Amino acid sequence: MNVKNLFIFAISFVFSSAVFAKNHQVKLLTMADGGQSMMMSPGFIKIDKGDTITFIPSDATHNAESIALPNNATAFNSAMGTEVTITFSAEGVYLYKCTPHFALGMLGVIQVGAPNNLEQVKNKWQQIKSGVVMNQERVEQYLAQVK
Ligand SMILES: [Cu+2]
Repeated sequence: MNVKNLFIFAISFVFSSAVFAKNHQVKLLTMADGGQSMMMSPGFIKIDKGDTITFIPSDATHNAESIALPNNATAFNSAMGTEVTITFSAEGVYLYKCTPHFALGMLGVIQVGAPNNLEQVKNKWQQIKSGVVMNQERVEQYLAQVK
């Protein structure tokens, strides 16, 4: 690779990682719109591979912990009440929860690019949904938006 090509390669790398990767926000809310409580907002989000999501807890009682994720993805489990930014570099569908509010239906779904593992995520949800005593329908609605 000559110097000119190396320069073009370096510039294209900077552009692909810094300009095209987007940051998104998901709020982890105690009180949400419409009288709802213990809810991710938005509960379903579709992003591009390489984008980041900043999870923002409304108070000290929430976090974000992965439940089901693509095979080559890294599991996450953020500290309680702490804002965290995670890069999603593996394509697929992620199901995650707020650890202490799982039973109250505080879960969310993230789609990164192509939903190649959707069936595995749906199967996992079927296995664990009996532990969610409120707002199960939220997760059904989120999964229905995966396309
Ligand atoms: Cu919570």
